[in-house]
Order: sequence, then structure tokens, then C-alpha cells
Amino acid sequence: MLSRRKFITLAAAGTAGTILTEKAIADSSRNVGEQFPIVISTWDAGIAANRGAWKILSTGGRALDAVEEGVKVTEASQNCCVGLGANPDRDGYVTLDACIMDENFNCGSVAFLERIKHPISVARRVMEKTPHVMLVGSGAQAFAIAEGFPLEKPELSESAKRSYEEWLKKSEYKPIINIENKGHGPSVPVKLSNGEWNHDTIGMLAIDKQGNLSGSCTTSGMGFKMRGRLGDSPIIGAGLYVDNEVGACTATGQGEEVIRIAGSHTVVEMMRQGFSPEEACKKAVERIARIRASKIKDIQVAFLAINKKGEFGGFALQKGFSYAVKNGQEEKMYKANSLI
Ligand code: SD4
Repeated sequence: MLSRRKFITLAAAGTAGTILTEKAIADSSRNVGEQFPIVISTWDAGIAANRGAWKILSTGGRALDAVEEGVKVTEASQNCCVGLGANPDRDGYVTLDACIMDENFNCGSVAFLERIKHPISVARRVMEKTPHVMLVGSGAQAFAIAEGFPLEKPELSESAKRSYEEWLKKSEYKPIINIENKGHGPSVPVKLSNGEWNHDTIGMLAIDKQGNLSGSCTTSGMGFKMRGRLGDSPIIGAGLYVDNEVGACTATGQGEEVIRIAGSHTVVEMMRQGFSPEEACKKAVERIARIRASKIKDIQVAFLAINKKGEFGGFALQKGFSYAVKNGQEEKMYKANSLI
């Protein structure tokens, strides 16, 4: 977090802008150790992912490590929507996108990555070991292999195989609104053996004991997408954004709509202006609804945000978006409000 001394230095240099007042510093200091650490993540799979992150956060670890370990739980779950167990593109290949961002504007991203189990960890290596932010496709895969990540077999999971076969019957190429309990991506929603319905992204935001923020986002993208298609999830500013002086945001839903308004960055800027996390998410959803007015019945987008004080909130275009929260006091699913 911004220390009092650093704030005063920045203010004297005229670079702190209107971000934090003395009162805000006092407020956020009070929250350290009481409300922090905290981790929040999108959809029902967030509960298990948050527990993965909590192992690090509860022992005083860094938010960056927590958001990596947390979403690795989801990536490793063969029954889920994220990682190599997820639905393939329309040519039958699973292609994965992920990004990660820390409290110092360091960020890394991979996209169109095949046969690597933990794209989030490759994204972190891009951030830490290259001068770049983003690697894609065969270049990202070659980098992952050089970094020691095993190349997995090009096999679909049992559930992905079933839904792909079902999808092939009609080969309908149309994004489906993602609503938990109704499914997303496949034309036919697939109920998983653990009782959950599929969707295909997890975004996670955490604040550690020290009050520092980080975020991660990982996805297989929209099920049965066109080969080579990227959504918002690996794009810093769209699927994820972190500003340690203000807050963080992650997005889910139809990535094309999120990219159009640089969604997560927009939400963070709204929080900078003083809106609460939920209000900021709502503003971004309203912007999409306004510019895509003729299409909104066919679109789902949702944002999840947290501010520097640890206040959190989400908002979606359509009903059905939920998110998981874990801190010292609670472990809980929240249903987000929606515009429609
Ligand atoms: C994408 N935003 O690739 C992702 C999809 C998603 O739940 O969030 N699905 O556009």
C-alpha cells in the first residue's frame, strides 16, 4: 500500500493526483490486518480457487502468488471450464488464454496457447523473465517448453469430447449467453459430474496482509470459437487490470464486448473517480449496453472489482453472474445485480 511517507513524497512531487486523501490513507490503514487478506473470484468455481489462494494469503504470502496458485486449482480441474479439460475451438483444439498483474504494474500474458496445463504460470514467466507483456501461439508454447513446462497430450477431456460431439451435430457458430446453471459456449449446456454447469473463465483479485493487490484471469475462451480467436481474458486492461493505489477489476462474458470498452481498466478508472466497486462495474456494463443497444439480449458481460479498502462488488448485463469471496470472516458466494 501507499505508505504515508511515500504519499507525502508523491504529493510534494505533484504526482499523486487526487488518488488518496489523508482520510483515505487512514481508512485503508485501519483495514490492514482486519479485512485483509481477501480474495474474490468469478463464478462458482471461485470457491475452490479462493481456497487455493487462501493457503498463501492466510500465511502472510504475496497477493501475486495467491492469484496464481488460486486459478491453478481451476486450470487443473479436468471437469472444468478452464484449462486443458475445457471445450475446444470449432476445429477441436483446446486453446488457452491467461494474464496476471501485480501491485507494481508488472504484467504478463499468453494467448492461443495449446497443450500447456497452467497458462497462468506461463503468463507469470512472461512477466518476470522476458521484456514483453504478451506471447501468443507457437511462440508462447515454445517459451513454455523452454521454461520447463511439460507439453501435454493433445486430448480432449471426457466432458469436452461429449459437448464437442453434441456441438458438431449443428455446428452452430453463435456465442451463447453465459449464465451459471445454463451453460456457456456449447449450444447444449453440459452438466458436469460435480453438479456445476460449465462456463469458461476464472478471474481472481486479491489483497494480501500488506495491503497489496494482484489479479489473474485464465480461460479457454468461448467454447467452439473460431480457430485463432482471442477474447478479453488475456488482454491487460480488458479482462484484467490492477492499480495498487485504486483497485482491481476482472471481466467475464463475451470478450469482444469487454475489449470494445477496455472494460477492466474502465472500471478501475471509475473507482478512481470515487465510485464504489459495484457502481463502477455497473457504469461499464451500462456503457456496453448503450453502444450495443440492438444486441444486448444476445450478450452477457460481467465485471468483478475490489478497491484499495477491500470493498468489493460485481455487476452483469444479464442475470446469473455470481462470484466467490473469502477473507478472515467469510467464505461465500454472492449473486451480482444485473441491468436486465
Ligand atoms: C472470452 N471472456 O473468451 C471470455 C469468456 C468468458 O465465461 O468469460 N466466459 O471472451
